[in-house]
Amino acid sequence: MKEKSIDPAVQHLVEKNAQQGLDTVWSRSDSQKPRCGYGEQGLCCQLCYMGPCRINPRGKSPQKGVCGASAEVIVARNFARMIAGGAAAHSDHGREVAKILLLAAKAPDSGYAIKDVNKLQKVATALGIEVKDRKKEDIAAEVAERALENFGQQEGEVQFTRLAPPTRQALWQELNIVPRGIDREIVEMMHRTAMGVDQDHRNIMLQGARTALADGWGGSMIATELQDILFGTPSPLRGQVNLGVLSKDKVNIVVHGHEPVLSEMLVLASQDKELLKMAKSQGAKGINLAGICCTANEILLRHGLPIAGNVLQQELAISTGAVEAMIVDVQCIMPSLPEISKCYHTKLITTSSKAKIENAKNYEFSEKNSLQTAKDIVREAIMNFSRREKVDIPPEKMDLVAGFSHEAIIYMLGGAFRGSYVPLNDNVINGRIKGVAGVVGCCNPKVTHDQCHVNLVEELIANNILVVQTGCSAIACAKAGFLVPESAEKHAGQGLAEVCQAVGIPPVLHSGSCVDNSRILIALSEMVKIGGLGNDISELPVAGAAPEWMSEKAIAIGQYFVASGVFTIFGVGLPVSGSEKFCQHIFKEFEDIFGGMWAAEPDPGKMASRIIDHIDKKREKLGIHKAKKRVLYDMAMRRELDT
Ligand code: SF4
Ligand code: MSK
Repeated sequence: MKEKSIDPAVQHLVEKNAQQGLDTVWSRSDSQKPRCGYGEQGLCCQLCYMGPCRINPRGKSPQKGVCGASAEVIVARNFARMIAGGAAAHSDHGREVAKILLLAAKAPDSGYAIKDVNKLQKVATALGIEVKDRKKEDIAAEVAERALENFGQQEGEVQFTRLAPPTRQALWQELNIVPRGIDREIVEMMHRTAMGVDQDHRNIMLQGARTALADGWGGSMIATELQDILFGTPSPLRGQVNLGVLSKDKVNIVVHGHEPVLSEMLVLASQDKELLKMAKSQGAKGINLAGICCTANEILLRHGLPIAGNVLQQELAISTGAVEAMIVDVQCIMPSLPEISKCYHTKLITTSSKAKIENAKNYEFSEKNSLQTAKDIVREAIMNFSRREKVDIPPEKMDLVAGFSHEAIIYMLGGAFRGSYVPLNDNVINGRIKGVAGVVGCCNPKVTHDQCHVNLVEELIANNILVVQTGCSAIACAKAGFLVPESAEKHAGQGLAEVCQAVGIPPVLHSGSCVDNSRILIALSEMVKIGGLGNDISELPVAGAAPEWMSEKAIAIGQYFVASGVFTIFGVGLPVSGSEKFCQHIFKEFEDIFGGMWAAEPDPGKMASRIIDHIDKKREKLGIHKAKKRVLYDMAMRRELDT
C-alpha cells in the first residue's frame, strides 16, 4: 500500500476496501493500465466525427488527422480546451459568488451579510467605484453588478487585470491578450479550437493565455475577493487535518466541493441550538462539520473547522463508516461516491442544480432558502447517526495553521500600522529567503498520493524558499506537519527559519482553495510594487508548481501563472509530449513571449532542482545572488537534521 500513498490513514482504508472487494480511485486507476499513449501525449482528437483520430508523428503513419491536423495543432487544441474548461469552472464559481453578494446587498434577510467592510471598500476602489459616505449595501451592490458585467462584457478589459504591475499590463496589451470579458474569452477559445478554425499552435496559445488570464485575474479573483467581503478575509488560525478529525461520538457531516456559499450556511446550521439538542437526543455528543478538498480549505480558513482530507480521500472518508452525510456542490466530486455510500450508512447529498448524481439525494439549494436548506440537511444527517454500524476512523490527524491571505501576510510581516511586503522583499534581497514558490494543485493516483507534494516542499524550504500553498497540495503538506510554525526549526534552511521564527509563521503558508491562487497573483504584484526585485513579476525569484495535478483547472492555473511571468512546473506528466514543436513553444519560446514558461518533471527532487536553478538565475539577474552552496537533502541527511 505504500506505493499508493504516503499517508498511513489512506493506506489503512485502501487496504480495508481492497479486502472487502470495494473499488477505490486506486483500484480503478490500476484497472486503466496500460493507459492509452495517444491520450497521455495529447495526440487523440475527437473534435469531429471524421475521427476520432489518433496520430503518431514519430512513427510512419498516421502522422495527420483525417482533416490534416498536425501533432502540434491537435496537442494545442486539446491543451487550450483544458484551459477553457478550467477557466469556466473557476469563473462560474465566481459568478455565483457575485450573485450572492448582490443578494446580501439587496436582501438583508437572505441570511448572507457583508462581513468585511474594509475589504469591500478596497475591492470597490480597485473597480473604480466611489466609496465615500456611501452605505455598505449600496457599495456592495455596485461591486457585485460590476463583477457580473466582467463576465458578460464584449469589449474593454477584465478590471482586476489593472492590479497587475504596469509592465505586465503593457506586455498583455502589446500581445493583444488582455481579457475583454470572462465568458467571451472562454467561448472564443472553444470556437477557435473547433474543427477547422485556428490552425496555428502559437495563435491558439495566445488565446489560451487570454482565457487563462480571464480566469486568474477575472473569475477566480472575483470569487476570492467577493468571498472575503461576504465571509471575511482569512487570517491565521489553527486547525486540524486528516481522517482522524472525524468524531466517533458526534454526528459527522462532511462538506465537499468548492463553493463556500452553502458550506457557510452549514456552519451556521451545525451550531444551531435546536439541532444540537436534536443530535443529543439521537445519542450523539454534538455535530462535527469537516471538509474535503477546497470547500474544506474555505471552512478551515474562515472558521478553523477540520479538514478530513484531500481529493483522493473522499471515498475513504465514507469508508470510515462514521460519516452521516457527505454534502457536495461542484467540482472534483467523484461519480463513485453513490457506490461507496451504498456500502455504508452515509447519505450522499447534492445541492447544486448544476451537479446532480444519480442515486444521491438532491436538496435544491437556492440563495433564497439557504439557511433553511442547510438546517434540513443537518437534520437528515442527525437522524442518520443511529444507523452507524462498524466505525473505523484512522487515528491520524495533524495540527496546522492556515489563513494566510495576502492581507494576513502583510499584517504578519509588519503589524497593523506598518504592514507591507517590505520585510519580505528585504529578506529576499539579503538572501535569508532565497525566493518564493507557489506549490498548488490536486492529487493523482498515477503517482504515490501526497509524496510529490511533500518531497518537493521539503526540499524547497530546506533551501530557504518560502512556500505558499493552496488546494489539495496544502492539505497534503499540512498532513505531513509542515504547516505549523514549529516546522521552520525542523525543516527549513537557516535563513528561512530565522525569518519564520522572528515573525511567527510556518515556512509553508496555506492561502486557501484553488480560486485563491489569485491571492498569489496579488502578492506577487505587491512584491513588484514594493521594489528592489525588478519591475515585473517575471523578474522576481519565484516559481509555481503543481506536483500531482489532475484537473483541467490546474492547467488553467498553470497557464495564468505563466502568462503572468512565472516559471511553472508540473509533475505527473503533461498531455503535450506528442508534439516536439508544441513543447518547444510552451517550454522555451514562452519565456521570450511572457517571461514565464511551462516545464514538466515528474520527479520531485529534480523538480526542486529546476525551481532552485530558476530562482538562482533570477537572483543573479537582479544582482542579489550570493554564492552560497546549494543543498539538496536526501533522506539520510534530513534524518540527521531531525536529530
Ligand atoms: Fe480527426 Fe481532424 Fe476531426 Fe480531429 S478535427 S477528429 S483530427 S478529422
Ligand atoms: S480541489 S481542483 S483536486 S486542488 Fe480544488 Fe483539489 Fe485539484 Fe480539485
